[in-house]
Amino acid sequence: MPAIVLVGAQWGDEGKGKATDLLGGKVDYVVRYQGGNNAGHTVVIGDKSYALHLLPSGILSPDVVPVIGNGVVIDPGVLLHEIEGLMARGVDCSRLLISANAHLIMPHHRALDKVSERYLGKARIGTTGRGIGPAYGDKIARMGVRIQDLFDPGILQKKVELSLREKNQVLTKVYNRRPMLVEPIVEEYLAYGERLRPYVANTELIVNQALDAGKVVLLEGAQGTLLDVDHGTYPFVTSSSPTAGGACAGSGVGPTKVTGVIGILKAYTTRVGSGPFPTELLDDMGEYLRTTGGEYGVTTGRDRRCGWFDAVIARYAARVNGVTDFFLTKLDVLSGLEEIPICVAYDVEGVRHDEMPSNQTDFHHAKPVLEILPGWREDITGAKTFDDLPPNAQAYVRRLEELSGARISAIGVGPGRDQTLTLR
Ligand code: 2SA
Ligand code: GDP
Ligand code: MG
Repeated sequence: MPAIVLVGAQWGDEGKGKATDLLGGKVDYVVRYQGGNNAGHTVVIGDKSYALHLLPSGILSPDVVPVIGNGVVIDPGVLLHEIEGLMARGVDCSRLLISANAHLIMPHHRALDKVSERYLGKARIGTTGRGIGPAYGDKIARMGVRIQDLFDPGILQKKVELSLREKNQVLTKVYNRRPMLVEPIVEEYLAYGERLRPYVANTELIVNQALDAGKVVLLEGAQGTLLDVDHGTYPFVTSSSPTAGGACAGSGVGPTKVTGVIGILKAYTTRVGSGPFPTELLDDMGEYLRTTGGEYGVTTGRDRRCGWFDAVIARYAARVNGVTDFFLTKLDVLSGLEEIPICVAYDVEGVRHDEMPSNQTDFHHAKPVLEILPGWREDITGAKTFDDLPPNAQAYVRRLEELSGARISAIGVGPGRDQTLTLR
């Protein structure tokens, strides 16, 4: 019966893909509940690496039913390309289920995302340019196109017409771009519909029936807590709800079914795109973490901004998600450092903040209050148990746990499936 939520505790890229894949051996369904192909989830199995964008990470476990939930925005061309790419590598995608209620990313959404970012100049969000914001905008404005509309040419035609009537005004009058034409879009999307038809289902019903039958369902989030449109560093956020609350809305599973929330927490912090980042390192150490941790966008290839671990953020994530367990990832990346600073609180214009300030300007001005912990020299990538870790690495994990507001029940010491220590 239980549903378990897996959520990013920072600004995304904490290693959710690896954690989901790992849990794939213990769950029956994996449901992606928000975001779109802005996400990049990496799973390393043996000598093979898979970069997933729209497909749930459970696709790589043969006994799991992977589901794209109603809360996801789908670029159908990208999804088909991803399915074909995986099938060419021998991954069976036939079990995939796609919610008929999921919304579609349309060509005008991609165009508007890119052009609006260009016009924002220095104030840009630093989006992935995949059309995410405009697609969710249409959903909330009640003029979105859904997967089920692909199977009704009349409705699809009307919806594209309606959407373009407004979007073409914006594209031509505000952004000085050429208008987009209805017919080619309708034709293109009807063809996608035919190819996606075998996967489309009433996933909200199927997942709940599975829960009633005693199956275990993992609700997989993309991005992270601080990119949440409500709880993140607004406006430098994505346009969906990665936090645990979003898991219910984006899958159709009621909150009484959720028995656990796993927060994925990196042993340091990264962020892609614009916006405040109190522990950011703009020096050689930032570059060191980027190269050692391989911190480059899985979708766009952009450099990720890097900084020290921030316990204020971890506590905030524990709170807004109701985290029951943290999985700490990439501890191995810190091996070899003499000392490792961690942020325990913020100093905002001389005032100490132990908790996340609710005022955005305060967060912009937050300076980290650092505590310095001793590092370790040993390579830990082969560690199999917590006791195999050097004492200083153990102390680092214990201190993070003390500060973060929930227990740490797994530790990543490398990208591979077998490079995870379980604590409980
Ligand atoms: P968008 O495209 O509208 O969702 O962008 C809004 C903000 O959300 C951030 N965002 C992300 N942050 C971290 N990782 C993401 N996925 C990719 C990855 C990112 C990439 O796994 O590496 O390849 O660049 C992701 N997706 C969205 C984005 O940077 C904006 O700050
Ligand atoms: P996601 O978006 O949260 O799924 O994370 P990404 O895939 O964007 O980025 C996480 C990166 O870290 C990927 O390249 C993973 O293979 C890698 N990774 C995950 N866990 C670990 C770990 O414990 N150690 C190391 N060195 N790499 C890890
Ligand atoms: Mg990622």
